[in-house]
Parts: sequence; structure tokens; C-alpha cells
Amino acid sequence: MDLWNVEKVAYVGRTRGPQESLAFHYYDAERVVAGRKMKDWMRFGVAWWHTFNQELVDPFGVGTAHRAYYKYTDPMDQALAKVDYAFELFTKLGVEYFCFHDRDIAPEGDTLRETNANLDRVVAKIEENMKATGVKLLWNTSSLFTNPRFVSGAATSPFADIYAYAGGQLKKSLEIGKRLGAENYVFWGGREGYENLWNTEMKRETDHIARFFHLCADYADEIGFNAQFLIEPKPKEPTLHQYDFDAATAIEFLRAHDLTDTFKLNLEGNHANLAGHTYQHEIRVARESGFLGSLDANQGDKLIGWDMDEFPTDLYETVAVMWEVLAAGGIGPHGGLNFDAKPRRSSFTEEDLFRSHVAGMDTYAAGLLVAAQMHEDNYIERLQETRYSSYDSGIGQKIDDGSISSLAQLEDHALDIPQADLIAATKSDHLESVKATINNYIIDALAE
Ligand code: XUL
Ligand code: CO
Repeated sequence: MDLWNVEKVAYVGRTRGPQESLAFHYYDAERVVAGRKMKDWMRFGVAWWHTFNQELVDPFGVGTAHRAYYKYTDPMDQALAKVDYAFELFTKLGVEYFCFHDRDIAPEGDTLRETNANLDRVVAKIEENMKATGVKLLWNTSSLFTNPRFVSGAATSPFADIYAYAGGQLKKSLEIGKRLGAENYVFWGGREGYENLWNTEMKRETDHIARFFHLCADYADEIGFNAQFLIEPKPKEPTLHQYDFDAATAIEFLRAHDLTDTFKLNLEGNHANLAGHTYQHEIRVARESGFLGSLDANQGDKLIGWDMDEFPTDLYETVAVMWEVLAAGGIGPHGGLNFDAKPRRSSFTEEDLFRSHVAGMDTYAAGLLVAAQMHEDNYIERLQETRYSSYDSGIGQKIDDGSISSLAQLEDHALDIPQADLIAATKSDHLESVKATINNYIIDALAE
């Protein structure tokens, strides 16, 4: 496949049977659903590290990917060639955002100064392409985990020189975010955790990283970079334990360190699964406490316990995600759906870069259509309202409005209720029918 000969991927509507053409069957960017264009609900993003840097290695095998720019053997030539390739792909996919780590886009030099000079050259080319195409930066971030200097973490490293280096690296990364107009800035603490608790001062390390975040926020203010800062939780991998374990843990950390005004969360499907949660759970936690910032769209696999970063094709899951997004009125203040996902190792052609994104975009678009129908009918809202209706009057109302102020009042209410009446106060959830109804929405909403 020659990327330059591919047509822009078009919306062709629903078709029966194999979905093998390079076309969208559900994602119709300009179509208005629940009061907003599909593209504005989603704000899809391409992840530079997977789409352009993944050679499709796994722990047992070398890369299988075929990519046109592999003909450039000089790292800087290759980095610059990837920029043209990337923007051609964004435009043909109709994706309006992208995301990158500093180290994804340019090779490191021997010193931070040399590395920064390499970055400047590539960033200038990215900036030109952004202006020419209108494609925007959803977020950038800094890789504080790839290089061997970060073997024991960066802002939680026991080695002060490494902490200082991470600070210098972050300074440049924030400047790049400002220059390119990033809407968010992400911190994923890949090695900010521990391998072994016996040699770790946990409180000291978490105080160090909190201080680091304050320094980053101060510098962003100083240079007028007003992107939304995001923490991306993950429980483990590469470390045994990562401090930003899941949404609830990250929110507690932000509260404990006076960072709630600065940060929201970037949540990822496969990370949720590694923490023993569903993606919907993580989004619900963030949504209900006001910390929903952005989403990394991918999925794991029930049969494999590591971070698979599969393209999202599980329709049931995208329905749940988009239901939460609709309930929140959008993905955070400036969020989007960034495909932190890679094609399987056996999907090694360049065409698979299109096929995988198209599959992910269509699965999210279908999820939006179903979730919008569920919201229009108020199905879940009514289900929940009925379930908690005992709090609308009597003792329930008093609990909710705060007029119950002691256990004695609760005891007074409960003391003489016979067992049979208590059992009669509970109702079956009919959960199987709820799940069957969701199936019905999926079949129905997509059948038109
Ligand atoms: C790793 C991961 C990262 C972050 C950005 O699991 O998700 O790519 O999204 O550093
Ligand atoms: Co991610």
C-alpha cells in the first residue's frame, strides 16, 4: 500500500456482512447525535508512539511491521519522514487530534541540550503541518520511563540527579505543549512506583512526585500554558506497583497534595482492567467526582493479564463508555478519545493502520448511537430512580436531607420492624432483564 494513493476514508453507512472495505459504517463525523456532531463527542486522536513507532514486538519476538519510512536509517531523517507520514494518515482517516511523548518524535542526543535541539527541528515541522491541515494536539507528555536513567523512576527516583533531569525534561515538554497549543498535558507515571517495598520510602517518594507536579504547574502558569493537566492511572506494569493505581487512588493523591485544581484524569480501558475494574467503573468514579478529563481508547483481553493495548472493538464496552460520556455532557473540559492502541503483531501491513483505526472509530460511533438511544428513553435513569425511590419519602428522605443526626434515630425507626417487612422492603433487580434490554438497545439502535 502506498499511503499517498489511499483515498480519504468515507462514511458509507451500514452494510451487511464483512466490513472489509476502508470505509466507515457508523462514524459519520458531521452527523448530529444527542445535540452534538459525532466528531465533537469523540474528538478522536492518533497516538504517535503506537501508530508510528511500534514495530509490533512482543516479549517473545522482534517487530513485524512494514512501514515506508524504515528506508531512512538515520534516526533524525526517519523522525522527520514520520511527520509527513503522520499528517497524511490523520487527514485520510479524518482524525482531528494526535498525542505524543517527547521521545516519540525525536531521537535523544548525548545531553539534554542536544536532545532539545533535535526536538526543536521536529516540532517546527509538526507545527507547519498542523497549520496546513488544521489537525490539533490533544495532549503531549514526557517519557520519563524509557531511558535507563529512569530505571528506578523519575520524580520518585531515589537518585536526586535523575529527579533534576526529569524536571529539566518536563520544562522543555511544557514549552512544546505551549508552542503547539496542546489542549491537555498528560502525566503517566510508568515507573513512578516500586518493585519492592522493603527498599522503598513510599511517603518520601509520593511527596517528591507531588512537589514535582506543583513545580510543573508553576512553570505552566509562568509561560502561560493553560492546558488541562491530566494524571493517567495504571496499577502496575512496568513496575510491580504504580502509585496512580486507579481513579480513586489518584483522586485521593490529588486531594492529599492540594492538586485538585490543577489535575483531572486520563482514563484507559486496559489500565482499568489491570486494576480489576471495568472501564465504565473508572469513568464513573471520575465523572461523579468531577475529575473526568480525557480517555485513552483501547481494550484488554480477558485471557491475557498484561497491557494489550488492543484497538477497541468490544461494542458492549463502548456503549458503556459513551453512556457515561453522555451523562457527563462530554469527555471532560478538553478531552478526547486517544487511540492508545496498536494493531496485533500479525496485522503488520500499513493498511492495518487504517483498518485498526477505522474499526475503533466505528465501534465508538456505534456505541454513541446506542448510548444516545438509551439516554433518550431515560432507560438507565428510570431504572436507577426506581431502585432508590425509598429515599424519596419517610426515613429515606430524612437520611438524604441530613435530618438524621444519630444512630439512635435509626435505631428508633428500625427497632420494631418485623423481619418479614424488612425482606418485603427489598426488591429484585431483575439484572438479567437489564442486560437483555441493553442487548436489545444495541440491536435496535443500529438496525435503522
Ligand atoms: C502506558 C500508557 C502510556 C500513556 C502515556 O500504558 O498508557 O502510553 O498513555 O504515557
Ligand atoms: Co495511555
